[in-house]
Amino acid sequence: MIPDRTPCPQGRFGWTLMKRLAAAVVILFAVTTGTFADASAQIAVGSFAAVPVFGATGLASAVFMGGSVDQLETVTLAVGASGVWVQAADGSFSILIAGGPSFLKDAFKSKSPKDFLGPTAVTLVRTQIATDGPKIDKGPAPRVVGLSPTSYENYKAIGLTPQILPRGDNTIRAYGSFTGSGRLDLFRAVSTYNVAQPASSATPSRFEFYAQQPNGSYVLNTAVMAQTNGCLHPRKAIVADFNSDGRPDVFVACHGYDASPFPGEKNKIVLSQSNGTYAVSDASNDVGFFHGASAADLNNDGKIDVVVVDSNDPDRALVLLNNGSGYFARETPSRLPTAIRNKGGYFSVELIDINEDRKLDLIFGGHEFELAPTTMFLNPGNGIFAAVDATIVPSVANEGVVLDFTVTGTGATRTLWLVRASGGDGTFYTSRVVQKISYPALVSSVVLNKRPAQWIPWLIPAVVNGESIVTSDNVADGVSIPQ
Ligand SMILES: [Ca+2]
Ligand SMILES: [Ca+2]
Ligand SMILES: [Ca+2]
Repeated sequence: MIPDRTPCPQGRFGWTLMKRLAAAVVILFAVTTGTFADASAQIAVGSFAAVPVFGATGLASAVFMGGSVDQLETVTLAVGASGVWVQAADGSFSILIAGGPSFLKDAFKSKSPKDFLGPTAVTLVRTQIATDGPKIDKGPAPRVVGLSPTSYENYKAIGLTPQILPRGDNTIRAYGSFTGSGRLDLFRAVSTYNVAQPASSATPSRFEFYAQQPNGSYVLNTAVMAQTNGCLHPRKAIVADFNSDGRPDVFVACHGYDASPFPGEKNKIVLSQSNGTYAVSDASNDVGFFHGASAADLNNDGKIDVVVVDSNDPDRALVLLNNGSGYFARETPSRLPTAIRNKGGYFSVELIDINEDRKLDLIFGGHEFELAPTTMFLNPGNGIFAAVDATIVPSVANEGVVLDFTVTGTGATRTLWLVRASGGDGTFYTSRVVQKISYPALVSSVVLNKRPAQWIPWLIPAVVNGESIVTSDNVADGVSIPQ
């Protein structure tokens, strides 16, 4: 069967992002502000009541004595701050980026009073404005990380917290110290074609690296690789050292033109070169609707392999064995579960040790409403899953598109988290849902359910302000759920 198409994300940046940015950063800072009822006669409007004192985290509480947004911006800059949080009448918070572009100020004015009529409590943020987007204090810098042997760990066990990502479409993203700085640089793959136009006119995606700066912002880096044409439609980027040189590489799962007849395409590999740069090439000769991928050394030869899902293939998933130099070939016979052969539309996969026996397990998701129940397969010990029985994960009615998996906790608190979008009720990708499932009891609850809402592609565990949460590594998504 041909599965329904999966929409490519477009137009995610802009006003919506700014609103979410404001909401999300409030979570990070737990700012407390309010409006005072009485005014001081001694201090002029358009100034602060006292010189703000900034704490170690770069924040300062202050009282703005009333005036215009422009005056607030002026005095914010005058005290060396780059932004100022203000609470609107409806209780929500907005940040004014001092000295930022006018569209940011317009967004602020749309939410906050154009003129502050009396003394108003605000919170100042003293950080830098990045050249490619607003920068706010994010707390401690990400720790310097090495490479793990699985792509799951190279995304979700690297100390990542919600990031202010560069402008544009960041849906397909991955992290690693690509520039060798020891910081978490960003790789992203950006689709450029319009699925409303014929496949013959579709243009390739753009692969690009962003170097993380000491202040946490990301700056386009063309030294390690010029912006490069990638596949037509990238859908997941995963990181591991595929050529065993100690530096992170990126495997990009690509599904091709996203409309009937869903012709598929080849995956791409972005490999570290001996001169310190990166180069893009085909990962293998295989062509498919490769919507999901996960990496680990599956045949235990020391070379990191990849499991990909391909809804066009009768097997639904295949192993691509690495020859050691970052080129792959399909494993036959397959070690993957026969239980999903000729089943429905599977589009997501992850290799995670779900049951904590130090053996990687497999979990597949996709369109639950198209004969693809979310299913895990526990590693029998030898890494051969072919005959392993399926364990079905509880479904969520009308939220049948399963996009990503994360596990947290240990022992009695072991928990599986799924991020979902709408599907099965006539809608498709019009909601944002997070499901929490205990392991091994598989008791399910829906802990986030917004509709209509922009779907989110990825979910990570993180520690923010000392609290363990599941969240998105894109701060603009504004997701924070206690573990
Ligand atoms: Ca490498
Ligand atoms: Ca291998
Ligand atoms: Ca296991």
